[in-house]
Parts: sequence; C-alpha cells; structure tokens
Amino acid sequence: MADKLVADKHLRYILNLMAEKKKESFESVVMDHLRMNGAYWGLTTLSLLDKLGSVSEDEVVSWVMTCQHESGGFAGNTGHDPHVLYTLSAVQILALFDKLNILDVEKVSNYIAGLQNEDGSFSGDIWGEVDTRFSYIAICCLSILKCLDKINVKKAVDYIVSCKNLDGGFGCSPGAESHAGQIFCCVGALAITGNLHRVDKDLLGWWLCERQDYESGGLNGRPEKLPDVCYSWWVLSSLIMIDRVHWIEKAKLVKFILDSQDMDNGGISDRPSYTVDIFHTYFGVAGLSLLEYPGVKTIDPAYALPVHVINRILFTK
Ligand code: GRG
Ligand code: ZN
Repeated sequence: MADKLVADKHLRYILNLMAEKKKESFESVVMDHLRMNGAYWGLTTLSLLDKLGSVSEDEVVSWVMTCQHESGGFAGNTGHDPHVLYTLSAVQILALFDKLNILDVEKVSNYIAGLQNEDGSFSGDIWGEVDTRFSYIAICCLSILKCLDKINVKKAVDYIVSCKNLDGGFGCSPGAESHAGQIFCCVGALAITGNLHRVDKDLLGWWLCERQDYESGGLNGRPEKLPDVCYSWWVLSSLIMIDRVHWIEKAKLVKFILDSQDMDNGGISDRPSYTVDIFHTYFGVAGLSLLEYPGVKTIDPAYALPVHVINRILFTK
C-alpha cells in the first residue's frame, strides 16, 4: 500500500531506462521502432516532475533530428520509416525543450497535411491505415506548429463526428465500438479546433464515469475490461475537456495509481502488483497531474504537454 508518489524513485527508473537504451538492451532492440514514443513518455514525465534538467538536452534533440525523413515526417528511431505517431512525439519533445525553432515547419506540416484524405480523415503514413488517432495527431501537431490552415479543418471535424456512437463515445472509424483511447483522440481534436459543442457531453460523461471500478477505484477503457492506470489519462482528460470530471471519485483513483507504483525500484504498472513500464509510468503521473496531485506540474488535457509549455508555444510568441 502506498500513500505517496515516490517521485525520486520514478526519476531514477526513467534515467536508468534511458541509459540502458543507449547500451542496446534486449528490450530496446525489441521496442526499437517505438523509441520516439518512449522518449516522449519519459521526458514528459520528467517535465511534470520538474526534472527535465536531469537529461542532456543536446543529446536528445540531436537524436530526435536524426529520425527525420526526407518527406518531413519522423520515424520511431534513426533509419526507420516515418509515421504521424512518431512525428507528434518528436514535435512534442522539441516543444518540451523549447526547440521548435530548429524545425523546418513547412516540411513537417506539409508531410502531415499530405496525409488528409478526401473524406477529411487522416492516414498514419503512406501505407494508408485510417484511424481517428491520426486525425487527433494531425490536428494536435499542426496546432502546435500553428499550421492548421494547411488542412481542411471542417472536413476533419465532420469525419470525427461521423465516428460518434449512440452511447456518446467515439471509435477508430465510423461504426466502430467506443473506446476510451479513441474518445480522448476525438474529444481532444474537437477541443483544439473549438468544436466541443459537437460532443453530447452528458451522454459521453455518463459513459466515461461508468469506467470507474467501484472496488479498486481504477478506470477501464471499455465495459467489462480490467481497470488500468493508462485510462486515468484517456478517460480523465476527456472528462475534463467536457467539464464532467466531478462525476468520478477522485480520491479512489489517486489511491489506485499510487498503489500501482513499484515502491522499491520506481515506475508505475497497469494495476497494483503488475510489472512497471514507461508507458504506464507516464500515464500514471499524467493522471495524477489531472487530479491536481501536489508536486506534479499541470498537464494540458488536449495537447498532452505541461501547461507551461503550451502557454509558451501558443500564447507568448
Ligand atoms: C499524445 C497522449 C498522446 C497520444 C497520441 C496514439 C494516440 C495519440 C492515442 C492512442 C489512443 C488509444 C487507442 C489508446 C488506447 C491504448 C490501449 C491501452 C489499448 C488497449 O486497448 P484494449 O481495449 O485493451 O485492447 P485493455 O487493456 O483495455 O483491455
Ligand atoms: Zn494500459
């Protein structure tokens, strides 16, 4: 049982993981193509804990730039193929370090805009898979780069709304089942483009707050699924964006996240007594940030970056 966030242990866990990655551990070989996402999860956690200064900015930023492809998109690691999933993480990492100025914004934004389809949806890369995750990524990334005018925002929004279900939730494509991860993407994209009036807030808020498990206090991603720390982000950020966060029991969720920590070696897992990973460490800390846990910086629920970073980008330059 844990009664507090062991921030110093999480810092150690993340720094050790980053040092290991450099030495090509087994896990890093297997997860090689995801390295850009892993870097975003780890670095954003450090930033929320006010510890971004513990890593070498030059090293990280120059590695990120080695992952850029001639198309303008970023890959998960040096020499891999570009995808919007990694392009958003790369842009977010540069934003954390206040280094967006080194980007060829024209090139990156043209890559993203080039992935919009006739019906307003977005493909993830040249191979064409379409998903509302990619709509969110395109909109979030172009908003950070102040280039939303490069896409047809109305069509992008209409496509997202066409993925809305009778339960108020959203799926990955029209008619696909509601899932909390896709709901975050759709609500986030609607929030960024000023279209939250197209969400049925009470209906969706009800579906989202029903994700809380009475026993453990944790949230799941769909009915009948196990509670999982990462849904503290996908569900809670959506509830905040639609002003319904008071519909869940916050204290119980805080306890569920704290109980999922490895109190000895740091890191946070899916649920109490599971194995920790960097993905759940990030979403646990980000969830605590949304729950206003003391000592954790405030994260923006739509952009998934610390509020001080978003303010710097969108409101001061
Ligand atoms: C910047 C935060 C951020 C995200 C970028 C990639 C992306 C945009 C969003 C992903 C949204 C999504 C679909 C999240 C769900 C991830 C997940 C835990 C999938 C597993 O789902 P299930 O239902 O498994 O197969 P469970 O474990 O819930 O039973
Ligand atoms: Zn999870």
